[in-house]
Amino acid sequence: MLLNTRSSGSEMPPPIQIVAYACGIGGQFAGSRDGPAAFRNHIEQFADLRKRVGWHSWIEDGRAFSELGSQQVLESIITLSRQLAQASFDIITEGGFPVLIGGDHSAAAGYWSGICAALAPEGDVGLIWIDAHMDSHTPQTSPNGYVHGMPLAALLGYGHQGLTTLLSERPKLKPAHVCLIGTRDYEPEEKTLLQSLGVRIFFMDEIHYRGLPAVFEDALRLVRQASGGYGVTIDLDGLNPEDAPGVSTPAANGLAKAELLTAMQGVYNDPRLVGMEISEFNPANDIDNRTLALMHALLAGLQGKRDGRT
Ligand SMILES: [Mn+2]
Repeated sequence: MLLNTRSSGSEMPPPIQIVAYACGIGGQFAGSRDGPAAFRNHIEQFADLRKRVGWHSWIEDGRAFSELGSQQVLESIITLSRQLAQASFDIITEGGFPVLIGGDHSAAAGYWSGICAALAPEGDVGLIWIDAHMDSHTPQTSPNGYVHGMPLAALLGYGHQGLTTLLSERPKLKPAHVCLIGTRDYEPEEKTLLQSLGVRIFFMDEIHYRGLPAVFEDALRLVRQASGGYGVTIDLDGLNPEDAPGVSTPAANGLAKAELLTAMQGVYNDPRLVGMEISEFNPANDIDNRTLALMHALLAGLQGKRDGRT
């Protein structure tokens, strides 16, 4: 559904346009469906930030995986993904900067497909995938049918046709322009797929050894080779559970909040940055609003954006 929050007349709409994915059917726990509403309630309290963001689309499914089962979940997420793809496509073509607030990480397939399709005339888009998990299953390899474990494979062209052909038939991302940061919890089939494609994976042990600044520098060099720009997807479970407890599938030994926010300073005002996704916020598990505060800081970092590309 389209939200009637955009300004009319001669006034320019806010450059940052949020696509809300109020859906948790992609995983075992449905709590992330409440993520966008909790974040919106939080943002409403900050007039400076509230004025700089528009709420473009609200895409929702209030059900739970357990009510539906694998096949119906997959079909539902394909329908939602078409809406996500159209929303981010429209924001880019209208000159805005799309930000996804989720919701489970199945949002990534549709959201990034729309961005890649809109920017296809300018070239390939790169993507930094910050996550404890690889999200690189297909329906054939997934042990549980959770679609939030599949979006990166889909964007690379592997998985259900309904997720791999959103807005265009071709794969949305090229392996050479994708990298993962913070990886530490995955199945062997996912690693086999990504490594067979040559996707760069910065596992947590490499981050402990080299430090996040050096790894982030490598990651930026890699994604900036894509001529259409690049994006960052942040699955909040990529962070230490102490720093971002408001997730559904926490994994110990993750990225430190302070280090990630420092690394993002080199990203926010890069004119090549074309989108940012913050997924898997489950407010029921948050402690002292720590996860909300992290999301707030990530969104506030974008405030220098004057339009979609600057
Ligand atoms: Mn994920």
